[in-house]
Formats: sequence, C-alpha cells, structure tokens
Amino acid sequence: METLNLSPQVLIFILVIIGIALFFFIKKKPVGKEPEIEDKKTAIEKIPLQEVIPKISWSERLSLGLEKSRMDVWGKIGNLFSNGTASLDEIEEILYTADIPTALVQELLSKLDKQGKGKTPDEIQNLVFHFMKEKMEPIQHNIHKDVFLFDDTEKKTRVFMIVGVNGVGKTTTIGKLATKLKEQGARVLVGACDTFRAAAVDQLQVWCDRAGADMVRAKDGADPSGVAYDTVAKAYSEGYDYCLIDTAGRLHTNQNLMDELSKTKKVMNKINPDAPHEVLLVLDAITGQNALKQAQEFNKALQLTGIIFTKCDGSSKAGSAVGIVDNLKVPITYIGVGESVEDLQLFELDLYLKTLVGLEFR
Ligand SMILES: Nc1nc2c(ncn2[C@@H]2O[C@H](COP(=O)(O)OP(=O)(O)O)[C@@H](O)[C@H]2O)c(=O)[nH]1
Ligand SMILES: [Mg+2]
Repeated sequence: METLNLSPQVLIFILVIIGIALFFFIKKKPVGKEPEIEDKKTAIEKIPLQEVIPKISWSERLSLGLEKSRMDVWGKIGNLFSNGTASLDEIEEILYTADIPTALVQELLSKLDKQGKGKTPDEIQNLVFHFMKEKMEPIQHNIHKDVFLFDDTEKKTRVFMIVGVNGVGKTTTIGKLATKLKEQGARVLVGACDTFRAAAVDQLQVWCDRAGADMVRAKDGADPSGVAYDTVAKAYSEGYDYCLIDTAGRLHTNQNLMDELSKTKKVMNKINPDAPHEVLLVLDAITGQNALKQAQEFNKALQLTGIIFTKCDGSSKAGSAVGIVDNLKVPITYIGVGESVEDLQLFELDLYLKTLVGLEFR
C-alpha cells in the first residue's frame, strides 16, 4: 500500500479541522448533563413535603375557611348599611340565611339602627364584632384551657368523650387531636367505641397508627360502654396523659341511643369521679339552626363541657356559632376549617370574630 505523502501544512490543517469538530461534538453532548438532572431530582425528592408546599399560618387557614361566611354575610354588613345600598329588612334577610336566631337578629338590627347611622363601613363592622363578642365572651370564659394544653409536669390522665350525630367529624377530630397531642409529647390512648361499624374502627386505627397513639378496639358489635370502661381503666393504670373516647353517631331524637351514651359516660365515672373531664359535642357548621336543637338534646343527656365546631369551611353559616353559644351556654373549644390536622385549632374568640367580620386583615 502506498503511503500518503502529505505536506506539514496540510497535516496541520487536517488536525485543526479535527480539533474544531471535536470541540463542537463535546459541546453539543456534554457528558455531565444527565447526572446533573438526576442529582436535582433526588435532591427535590429528599426535601420534606412541607418545604416544597409553603406552609400557611393558622390565621390564613382560618381566613380561607371563613371566607364564604365573611363574603356572603358578615363582611358586607358595613358596606351595605353605611352607603344605604341595603335596607334593614335586606340585612335581616341576609342574617336569616346565615341561620342566626330571630332574637339575635332583631337585637343586632336594633343596634345598627340606633348606633350605626352615619358611621363608616369599618365602624359598623366593629359594632357587629362587639355585638357578637358580648354574646359569646361570658360563656367562652368557662373553657378549661389548661386541660387542652399538654403540660408534662402534671402527671394526670385526662379523659375526653366525643359525641355527635353521624358524619359531623367525630372520628376525624379525634385523629387530629391525637396527632396534635402526640406532637406535644403526650401519651395518648384512644377508645374505639363506635362498635356498630367495623369501618369506623378501621378509620380510627389508621389515624392512631399515623399519630403513634395507642388504641383499644373490641370485636364488632361489642358493648360500647364496655370498650369505654376498658379504655379509661387502661389509661389510668398505665398513666396515659390523654384518653380520647370515640362514640357512634346518633340522632339526638333517638332516646335509646341517647340513654346508651349516658350509660357510657357513667361507666367512665366509676373508674374515676373526674372522668370524663370533657364531654365534647361535635357540630357541623353547615347544620346551622338545627345544630342548636341537636346541642340541646346532647346537653340534656350528657351535660356538655364544650363544642367542637367543624366544617366551618363548607358553608356561609359559620357565624351560627354565636346563636349556639348564646343559647346553650356551652363554649366552643375547637374549630375545624378543613380535613387536615392543621385545620383544627383551639377556638380563640377575638381571632374568630375579627376574621368572620373581616377586621383581621385590613
Ligand atoms: N371540609 C371539612 N371536612 C371535615 C372537617 N372535619 C371533618 N371533615 C370530614 O367529614 C367527614 C366525616 O368525618 P368523620 O370523622 O368520619 O365523622 P363522624 O361520623 O362524626 O365520625 C370526613 O370526610 C372528614 O374528613 C372540617 O372541618 N372541614
Ligand atoms: Mg366516626
């Protein structure tokens, strides 16, 4: 084979061409690129979810939850009344759609009539705020706040019995409470006394497993009072900080089932005269006026110590709390504005009312 006889200039020229071609080839297909994407992906996967999705504060959650009630009812009274867009009759209509009892509506209208004329929208919103606060504050004052805040220096077992009609959020609320108390370092025992439905016990088990709380469960159809007894006895003998008793939902009009609930309360009392420390009725805000009827019957049977007001995010009736507290003389202890654990918080009157009437974020 004859060898190629190239001059040095041609050889240099060819080498330069090869060099340029190689440069562009490497630039177009960089070797390090793929691992770089992979690294970013795994890094993002390693970030805890809450850092990717910005956490919203409780006041923002509450504001979102009460948005409908604020937009449709409480937040607009000032504007409507101040510039004369609506007559007192029209404001009365709006308040009735929000399920406010007649006597309270009339009292508020008379106050607006006497003190609201010539006032700015903000001044009227303030007037509404103070009207509601006066109604609720003396009762809200009775909350046993220290019972709800875990203090690990106090070696005490606290028993909460949770009651209410079907679907109001009893089991979910217990799950949220168990999670919150565990996060504070408390030892929590849950009693699954809704023995009518296996699914209800399983639902509670999922919450307890997630929260790291212990649970007492019996066979389907077991006597709910027996399960309550066993749970409270275990809670005291093993020194749990909190004992949360879930119960089956029932209609307040069903006397037999209401009697059964009284019996469940009594058996806990046999173990310790202080138990249950709290009997909490879960009320769904959507129920509006009918919630008052339910609350009256449960109160008669069980002498309620507090109300857990759930699903305030689901309707424009969150303001019905004022009528319930004023009539029943039982305070609201917790408020729920959604399905996640963070959506349940201890009820703070001023924050709730200011958010409801729209004074908080101005
Ligand atoms: N939107 C909303 N849903 C809630 C709230 N509390 C509970 N729920 C939902 O209400 C439904 C019924 O709750 P559950 O705890 O099973 O009711 P129970 O029958 O009283 O035990 C579930 O889907 C919950 O997620 C709340 O504050 N807001
Ligand atoms: Mg349930």
